[in-house]
Amino acid sequence: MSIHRAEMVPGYPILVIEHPCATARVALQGAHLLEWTPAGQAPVLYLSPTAIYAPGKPIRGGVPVCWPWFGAAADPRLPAHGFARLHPWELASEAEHPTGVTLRFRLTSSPATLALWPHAFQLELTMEIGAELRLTLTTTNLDPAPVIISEALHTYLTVGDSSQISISGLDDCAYLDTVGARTQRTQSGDLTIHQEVDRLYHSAHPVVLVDPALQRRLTVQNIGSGTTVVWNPWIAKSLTLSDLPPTAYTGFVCIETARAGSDCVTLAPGATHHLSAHWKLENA
Ligand code: TA6
Repeated sequence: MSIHRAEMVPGYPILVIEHPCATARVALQGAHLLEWTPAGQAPVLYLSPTAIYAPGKPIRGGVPVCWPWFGAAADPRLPAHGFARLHPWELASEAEHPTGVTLRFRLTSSPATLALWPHAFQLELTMEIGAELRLTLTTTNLDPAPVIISEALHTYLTVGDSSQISISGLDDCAYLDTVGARTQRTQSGDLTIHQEVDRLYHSAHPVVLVDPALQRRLTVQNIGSGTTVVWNPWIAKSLTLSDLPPTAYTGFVCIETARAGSDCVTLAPGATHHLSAHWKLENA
């Protein structure tokens, strides 16, 4: 079997996937994909070397699951990006096939979650890990009342040099620029990174990350998402993040598949919503 259990640090359970098509590691806290490396490729996801692995603390890197809200909560006592990434999930199923492995994780409402967010829910994350990657976050509203959620697969992507990359597919898209005064703008041409970037693009289009230094292109397709978030902290913001080395901003960019801002999801009682992203690498 290509899947076995280990510990990232003592007492911090992870799954290690070693399949002919790809290797990966997943923390059970947050059903957090830490690493995905297709066979013959450099790692695709960025994971901070100074990330914190402790119960209830977010992990800097990989694919944090932001749910049931994206960004800061209305109540400042509540954690940014929701609580799903801070709680242990259960491994509901695992399967191995010739092209990879499929893992399904589940988080169900509990007294601990109800204290943070007073709604009954079931949340599942399905990971299809192989030469390509597909994550699907499925929310089911178990409450007798409608709920409103925002969410994101907050994906940290490794790049050779963030100042040399370009991101296409967002041309002419409106976006909310949250660096400094929050301002609505429109993207002109490909997106490049030469300063702090923290933008919510109103877009469901596929995007392509072109990385000349690593000589590869990564296509990201989004399903069930109307928002693509692009973030790089650049120099000054990086110095405020204790779980990120000061120059790490040169080695990653976040391209996040989201429902955020004005793009929230309203779920009727018993309804289900899927947010999915599919990553495919090509040599450039
Ligand atoms: O997705 C962009 C963002 O909302 C940034 O504003 C920055 O806060 C980033 O997420 C990281 O958030 P975190 O809570 O993981 O430090």
